[in-house]
Amino acid sequence: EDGYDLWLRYLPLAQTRLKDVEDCVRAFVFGAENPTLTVARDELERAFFAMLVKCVPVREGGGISDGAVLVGTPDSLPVIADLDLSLPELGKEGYRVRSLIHEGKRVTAIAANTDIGVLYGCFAFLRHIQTGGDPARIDISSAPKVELRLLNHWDNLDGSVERGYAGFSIWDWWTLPDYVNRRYIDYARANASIGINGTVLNNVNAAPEILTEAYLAKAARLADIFRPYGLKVFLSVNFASPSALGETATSDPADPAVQAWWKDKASEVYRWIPDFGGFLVKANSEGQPGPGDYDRSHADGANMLADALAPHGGILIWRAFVYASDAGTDRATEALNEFKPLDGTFRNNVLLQVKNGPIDFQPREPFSPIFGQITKTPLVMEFQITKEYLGQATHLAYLGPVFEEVLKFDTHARGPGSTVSEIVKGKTFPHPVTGIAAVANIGTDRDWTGGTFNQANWYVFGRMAWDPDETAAAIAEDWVKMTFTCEPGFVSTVVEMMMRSPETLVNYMMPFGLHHQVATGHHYGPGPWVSELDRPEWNPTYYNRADKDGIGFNRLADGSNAIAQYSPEVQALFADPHALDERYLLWFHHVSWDFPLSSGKTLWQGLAERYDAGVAETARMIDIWDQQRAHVDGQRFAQIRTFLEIQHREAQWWRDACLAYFSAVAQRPLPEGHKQPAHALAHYREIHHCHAPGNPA
Ligand code: BDP
Repeated sequence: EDGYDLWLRYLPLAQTRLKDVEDCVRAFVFGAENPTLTVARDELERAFFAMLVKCVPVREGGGISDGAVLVGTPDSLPVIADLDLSLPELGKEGYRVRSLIHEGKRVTAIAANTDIGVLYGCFAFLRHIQTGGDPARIDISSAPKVELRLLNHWDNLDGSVERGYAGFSIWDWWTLPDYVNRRYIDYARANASIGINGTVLNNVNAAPEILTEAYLAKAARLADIFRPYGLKVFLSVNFASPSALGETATSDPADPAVQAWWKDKASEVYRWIPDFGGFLVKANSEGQPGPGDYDRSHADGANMLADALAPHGGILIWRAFVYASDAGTDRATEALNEFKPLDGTFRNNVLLQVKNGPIDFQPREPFSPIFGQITKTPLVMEFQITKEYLGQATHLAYLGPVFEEVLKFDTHARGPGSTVSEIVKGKTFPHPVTGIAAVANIGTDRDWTGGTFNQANWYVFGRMAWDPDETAAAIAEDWVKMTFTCEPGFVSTVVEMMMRSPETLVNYMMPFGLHHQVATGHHYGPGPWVSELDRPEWNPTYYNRADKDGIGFNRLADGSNAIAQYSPEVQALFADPHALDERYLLWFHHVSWDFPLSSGKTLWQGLAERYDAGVAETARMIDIWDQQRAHVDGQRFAQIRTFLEIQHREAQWWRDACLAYFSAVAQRPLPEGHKQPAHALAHYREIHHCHAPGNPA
């Protein structure tokens, strides 16, 4: 097995289950045909052929017998309307999968109001069987709690992927629009199976050429392939496109020629892709052009693009990832400072896309204060599935707990219960549309994501986008069963290992809320000493503020006062360094090396302990994995084994490099009982990685 099948791995069922499943799946009954229902039928046929090792016949309506699986909407298959399934409450994309007796026959209904709901229902049915559910007793109903569930590809037109660790871009722009690589179809299947319904094809650092006719034709072909799977195409656009393409003199949003250009361009895009989703824009951020170049606000820029898209029903997603202040303000505060005054001035079809934390996808961050403070503009949560700051392809870090920690956080914006999840779902501050997005980790690697466990992060994102209240552990369990085996001991062991993995990584990379301690450019290894980069907030020393007296970023009133951007209740959680959840200590506080932790140890001792605990846990993961040999095929077992060894070695590197540096600045030896780093600090400072494609210097 090479991982290509992802979690859509349909294996022959064990003899003990075969008969039960066979009895319940004797025929598929479909009504009217259309592309989405054809896709649903193909998936069921393919899956059950593999699981039962025989063909299950497909019937079009007609007499219903025991073991029939009735698949459709009340329109496509009229018998669905007679089954009393209360479909209207399931909305546009929800589904119900239920075992029932119809006219004396035992049948299973996979029903929804729309064809795409039916397809989602088929995947839910398959998941039920794959994860060992009883085929005769099914009652699953589900409807997404968030409307736009988007992948953001940071794919460049030259085939490289910014922050991609799984090969090159899966979009072969060279052979599109003619050649349809089978991968495009399997990509759409995988996304539909977890409810992802939109994809932004190209990097937010967008090349203007994406809007030229040649590329629109290619994007349109992908949209055609994805349409039956309910997957809409979006594009990232460069704010300066009209002038960069040489078609206008400026890209000033107040210029009528620029406005007209975007109107025409939007019409052209919709001629190519009638159900096009909209544009995603990174503007005036990290060197990208934007309205600020013409002394216009983010709202001026966003609204101009929104006006161009509105006649076609398109939406404009504007990223809130900005920081550029030269006033010496804390980077963590800049996005809210910039956007707060604009809240309420955006057009109805503008959404603001906000990274989960106030800095930048760090292994641990508190939630971005934009959640709770920006109330009149719909907010799209942006997570990062590709593990730029979390060990990239090789380190095992299951992101479910990271997403869950953010989503469950109570902002108290409207009293208790105003969690980030409630805000994203549009409950706390109602908006006509809701959204959640994540930067994809998908590439041309045979297993798509540069390692089997990385597939879990794509999977958990889709599931949590559909239902932000699902737990990371429950989703991990499904994933493990579908990806490996349902053997209970294996499942519980591996789920536990996954659930602990992000905290393990935090411990050996950036314990106690340290953040951005990464080496320059590739962001892979440690670089706590880096201090010479052009902008202060690019330097790890800006974040650790370590000197001979102490360490940490003071974000209280006598520091940057970033804490004031949170509600009083959240401030109360973090304000007292002696009372807060210590996992956030150095995010909010600058404390002395002798600061007493709740354990009774000093911070310096605690730091050494956490680094050591992280390294020890990576060794434990190897042992755990070694005991699983009997349950995993050779190819995937070996790859995971090797990656765990890499992780262990590099956890040691992180630990040694960070402790060597902090020991030097603190001018104190390592606390007693903790081993000296293997090398002197100079050695770690000299380790340089080559820059892989997509990893800017
Ligand atoms: C940073 C990445 C950079 C992205 C940027 C963004 O290092 O490559 O362009 O985020 O989100 O974390 O725009």
